Amino acid sequence: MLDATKIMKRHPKNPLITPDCIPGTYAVFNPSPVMYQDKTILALSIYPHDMRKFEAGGIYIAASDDGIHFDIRHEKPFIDISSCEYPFSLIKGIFIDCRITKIEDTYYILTPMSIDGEGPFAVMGSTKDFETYTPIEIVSLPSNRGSSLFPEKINGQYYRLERPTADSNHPGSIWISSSPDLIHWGCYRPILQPGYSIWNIIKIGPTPPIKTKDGWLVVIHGVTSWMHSDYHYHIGAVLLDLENPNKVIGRTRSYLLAPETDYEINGIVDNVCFPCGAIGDLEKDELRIYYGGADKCICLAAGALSEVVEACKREL
Ligand code: BMA
Repeated sequence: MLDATKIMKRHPKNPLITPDCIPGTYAVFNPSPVMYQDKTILALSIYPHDMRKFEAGGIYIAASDDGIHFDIRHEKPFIDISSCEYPFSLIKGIFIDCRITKIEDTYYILTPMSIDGEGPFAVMGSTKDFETYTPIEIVSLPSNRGSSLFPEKINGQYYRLERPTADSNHPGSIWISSSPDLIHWGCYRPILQPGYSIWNIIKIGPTPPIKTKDGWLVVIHGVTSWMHSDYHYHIGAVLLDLENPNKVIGRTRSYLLAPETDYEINGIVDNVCFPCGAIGDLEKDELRIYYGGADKCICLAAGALSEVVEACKREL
């Protein structure tokens, strides 16, 4: 019997990146991973020691040839909209938790941002080289987290996943929507509510889908509260129908990763494994999940992609 909790193996060099690696940094966490040429790119979420210095935190780029040792471009944040025109001129804050999807030759980056404390909403920007970031449009209303684009059109439309709300009155469900042009979105549908398993009682949130022959594989986070204590963040996976992504055709009943190691249990926010994406390699049959440990460091767990897909299919 396939045990989903045993598929992903933590890398022995974990945590791969810690605040010590970057001067002036309090936390480096929740990376968004993507392949660029032959390199693994991580868009890191960084909090500076001095939280008043917005320009010193945010999304930074790290690049690696082997997916383990990273060169961190810590001189300046990658997403810098401080000199951009309206409406981006209204946006302030330290940006974290972006999600990146490559569509044709462009990398689209969806980042939660706020205006005067109102947010988060999704801002879509793009890059072709991870040197220059260009904001494109605000593509959601508040509250919206985890906006994640599919890597290609399905039946002529672009699709995205997101987590529109999560408070005491609303469950934190995953929704899907579609668009003809990536800017104008509609046909909103909830596709998955939290609470289908003990590791996701409170809320769930998506990352960019990975195409497999069996369906769109989506690595998700799921939050639970053990005995009314603090939140615990887990990682699981969901499978969506290739032709009709509104349809959930599989999901892991058990988590893939739970906070178990010291670097996941003890940090700035304890008991957190938080993904903003994963890299699927169909040829190598490998899924690499880069994730934040306890809101403080960057970790990697890898396992057979086919086994994660199988776990989704078996456990629905
Ligand atoms: C979520 C987000 C993440 C964070 C997690 C645990 O709501 O804010 O950035 O990693 O909480 O603190």
